[in-house]
Amino acid sequence: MPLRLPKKIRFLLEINTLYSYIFHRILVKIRTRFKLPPIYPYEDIYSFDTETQKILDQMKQAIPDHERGDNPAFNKNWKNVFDREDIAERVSSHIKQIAGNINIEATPAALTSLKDIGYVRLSHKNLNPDNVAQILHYLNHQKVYPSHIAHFAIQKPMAKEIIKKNHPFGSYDMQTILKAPFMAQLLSDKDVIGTITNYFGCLPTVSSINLFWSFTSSDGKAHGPQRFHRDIDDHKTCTMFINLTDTSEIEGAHCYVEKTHTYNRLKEVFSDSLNDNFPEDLNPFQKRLAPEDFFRLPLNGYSFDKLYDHFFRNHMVNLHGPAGTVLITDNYGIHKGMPPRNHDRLILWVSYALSVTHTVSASVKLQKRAAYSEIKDRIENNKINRYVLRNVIDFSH
Ligand SMILES: O=C(O)CCC(=O)C(=O)O
Ligand SMILES: [Fe+2]
Repeated sequence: MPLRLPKKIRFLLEINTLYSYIFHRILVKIRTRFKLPPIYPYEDIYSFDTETQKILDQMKQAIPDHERGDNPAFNKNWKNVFDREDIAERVSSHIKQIAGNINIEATPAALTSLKDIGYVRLSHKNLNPDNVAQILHYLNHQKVYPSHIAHFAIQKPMAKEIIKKNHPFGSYDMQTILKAPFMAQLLSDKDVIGTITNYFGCLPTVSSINLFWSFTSSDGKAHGPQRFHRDIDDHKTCTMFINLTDTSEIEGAHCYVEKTHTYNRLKEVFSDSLNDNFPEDLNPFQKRLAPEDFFRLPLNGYSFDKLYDHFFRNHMVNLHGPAGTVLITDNYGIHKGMPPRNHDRLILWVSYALSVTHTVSASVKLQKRAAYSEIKDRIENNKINRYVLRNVIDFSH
């Protein structure tokens, strides 16, 4: 729907803190267009063990390319939320049939919380201070890419202290992350995989892992994903977040808008009467908003912070805790990271999807996976791990 001029201006003003983020993404696209080699270690294609490849071949037969996230024809521009949810059920039942009805237990309360409100705190998985200290010690010797995700870097990685002078974010590449203490164990945790398997109705695929710093800034401005948005990656998605620095209610928390992850849940918290005093200039559509409209906002829902505040103020939670706190969210629900004020914030994410590979959907070269031989003491080479972790661990090396 076309925006009228005053709305266009409002929109441009609303996204002013996103300009540098958007400009950065354009530079990434230009690099890719001109086939410039990536800054990060990469692979041209991922090869898999025979058993996993067989599963993938069967998935290719059963699920059309535009519904399967491992190829460039994958279509994330679903018509509407109903379409997304229908396709999700279809794809997940195919994967369940093909990859096996693998019986892994979920923590029932965790599953209920994910379904009902869109997130769960997995306190029994929290890392202890000694675990966190070992990870931070290891990272002290690793280089940091000047971007929010290593595969969007357009300059070489350097020491963190140098990167933080000019960039709001700094990240580590996948191999560096995988070799960090406890990472392999966390990624293959049966409880976590079981909870997500039950949430999706089929085995998940780890679509990306990322470990990144958000640096303190004197202006306190929110950059990129520090503004509310949805992650539009696949028909079903979840992310495990582990903060590796302390966060509080007012700094560094992960903010989540409860019950915005599915149509039915959003309907529960939606109140039509709020349309009555909703400022016209905040409404991108020429009509009163209905629950389904919150799933079709442009720009992945970025720049509508005031609109969310109007309709969902009472459902915004700031999820925080000491370093090591583990959280799983359905990251299709509206969320953002809160900028740190007093100390830099380090957070790990492990993203789960039905079939998407993050670098494929971002149209950049695949990040090089960690060789299994380098982490084999910490992770079992079994059928589930080989399938679920195929985009992050190369089990043939
Ligand atoms: O930093 C966070 O807590 C969230 C990051 C995020 O939502 C994103 O990168 O898409
Ligand atoms: Fe996000």
